[in-house]
Amino acid sequence: MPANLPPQAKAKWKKVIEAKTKQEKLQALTEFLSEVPKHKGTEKLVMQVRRQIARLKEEIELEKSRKKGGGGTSPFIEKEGDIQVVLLGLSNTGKSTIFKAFTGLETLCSEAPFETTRPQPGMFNWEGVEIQLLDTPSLVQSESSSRNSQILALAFNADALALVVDATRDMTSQLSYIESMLRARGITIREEKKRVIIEKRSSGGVNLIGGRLKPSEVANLLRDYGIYHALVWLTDDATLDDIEAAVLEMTAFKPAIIIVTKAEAAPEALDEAEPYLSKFKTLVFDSSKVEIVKNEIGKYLFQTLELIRIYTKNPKNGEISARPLVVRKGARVEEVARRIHSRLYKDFKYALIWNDRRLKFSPVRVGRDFELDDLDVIEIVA
Ligand SMILES: Nc1nc2c(ncn2[C@@H]2O[C@H](COP(=O)(O)OP(=O)(O)OP(=O)(O)O)[C@@H](O)[C@H]2O)c(=O)[nH]1
Ligand SMILES: [Mg+2]
Repeated sequence: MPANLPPQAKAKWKKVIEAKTKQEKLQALTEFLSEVPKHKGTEKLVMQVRRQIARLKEEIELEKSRKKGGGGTSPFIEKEGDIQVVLLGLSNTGKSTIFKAFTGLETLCSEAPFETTRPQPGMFNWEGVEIQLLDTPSLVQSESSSRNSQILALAFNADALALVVDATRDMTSQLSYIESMLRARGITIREEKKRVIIEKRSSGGVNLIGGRLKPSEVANLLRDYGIYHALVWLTDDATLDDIEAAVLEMTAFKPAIIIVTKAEAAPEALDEAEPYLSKFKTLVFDSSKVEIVKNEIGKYLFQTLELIRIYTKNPKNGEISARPLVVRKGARVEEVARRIHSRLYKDFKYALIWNDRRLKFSPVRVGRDFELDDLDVIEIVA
């Protein structure tokens, strides 16, 4: 059922979009909620807004405690590298064992449950891509645990999740429990087929790709919600209601991998949990498969997050960078120029691209709009 919000509510939503700080956003969401009529069609929206309000309150509290200096238990961990993945699971499932095997860092892992008491970051590399892995304290099976909400805050911040399940215990119930906790926090690990994707832009007005809706109607609707510039992808059956739902969407999708441990001790478990596992990328971990599993995870994340690796060539000595820049698929030369140095972006003349896999001749000379591809080598001339 559509939300069909009254103009007052739409106006308040604009404030939500414009909010610059968490405090402002909290205030704006609270005001928005008070303008939303409560009926069947707005049930989901109201729930999502309440959840986001709760989450913001938590985050504001956490930041306060961190600023006070006593925030030794603050769960926020600076992102480093190209992809951040958070290990999630119930106690004793093997998260720290995996963490240690992947990153080489020392950490407590043994048969004692709840040994990990605070999140710990480590790194591993997949074909040039730096992946930051976070070991976390185990989730507990209790609805109102502040421990859980700190762990889930890490998950919300991450690029992807690795759900660790122990094959010697019921895997389906471990997974459905983790998934329900994530969902209560506004995180979904199932990619739904979307009828509408809205990508906000800073200029250019509203442009539609696909669909059968009138551009002016879509632009009017978006304007009501304070969106003036956007690229909007539509399926043929997308309606204005779908667009409104997409504008108000607050559930974050995180790609998730399932890692099964102790499978050698429970030969039937994989078959039993098959209906659940088959919906996700599932890997079986043991100490003899560390490199294989690491490689599979790296490849899967790189593809799922739609990334590409760009190597830069130093114009002075012709040296190619040892580490690639990792950017989103579809990135153009100018984005890479900006990432390297603002001067290269400002004084950009042209770029040279080498890539024998996709170009007939290398290098080709290109402009700032040229779309890059995986394993391109680029030299920017300013
Ligand atoms: N047989 C077997 N044991 C494993 C495997 N993975 C982990 N373990 C064992 O499971 C126990 C728990 O592992 P941890 O890595 O400490 O688990 P955790 O999820 O970090 O648990 P806590 O942080 O203590 O809640 C350890 O004794 C590990 O050696 C596996 O694939 N097979
Ligand atoms: Mg642990």
